[in-house]
Amino acid sequence: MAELILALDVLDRQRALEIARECAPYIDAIKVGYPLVLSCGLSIARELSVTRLPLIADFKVADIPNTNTLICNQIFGAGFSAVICQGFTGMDSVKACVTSAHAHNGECYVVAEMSHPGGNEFFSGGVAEQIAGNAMIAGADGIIAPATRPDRVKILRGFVGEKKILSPGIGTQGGDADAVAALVDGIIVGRSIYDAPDPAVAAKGYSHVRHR
Ligand code: NUP
Repeated sequence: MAELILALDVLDRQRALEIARECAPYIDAIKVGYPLVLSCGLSIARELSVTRLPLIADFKVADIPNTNTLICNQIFGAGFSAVICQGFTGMDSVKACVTSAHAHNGECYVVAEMSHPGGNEFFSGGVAEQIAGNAMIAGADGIIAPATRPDRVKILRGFVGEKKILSPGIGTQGGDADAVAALVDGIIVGRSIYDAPDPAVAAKGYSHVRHR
């Protein structure tokens, strides 16, 4: 059983709220990234809270510890319940995000390997494994691993044990929801839902992964 997480990468506030409301019955969380926040502002988090769903801030935070703390405090202050950070910045930077998250009763996920074709150019040769291992030492709640490479997800599972793996790359990027849902704790789906003729129908179409 995996959670279904909607990646809400639309730019229009009304459309974002409409899609969120319509899809809410079929999803477990909403992931918001730079596209929507840069377009509508951080206040979109409070507006999305009408769905009563957890909100994940996908800002792939990747700075020095002090700046990471400042960024994460803003994110959680705005009403998000989880943050995604990069792990290549090192243990101290990841720990800063984890500390901020946990101080706000939130969660922190660390990108271990990215889902796009270029995603294993640098996250290769054991780097992703090291990032995943460090994320666990830093106290992170889980990692982000690529639905486009289920074989890599299986390997990275060995480094995170019972902690969560959230996996983007389903649908438009080529990943298969059913194959990946069995391996992870949450699948992240964006365009295949929000660009569908009826996003709610598309979300419902993926929601069977929630009951496996
Ligand atoms: O490795 C990653 N791949 C990825 O696609 C890490 C991510 N955070 N994402 C995000 O997941 C990406 O920014 C987008 O918000 C979502 C996938 O969207 P889609 O390909 O389903 O439209």
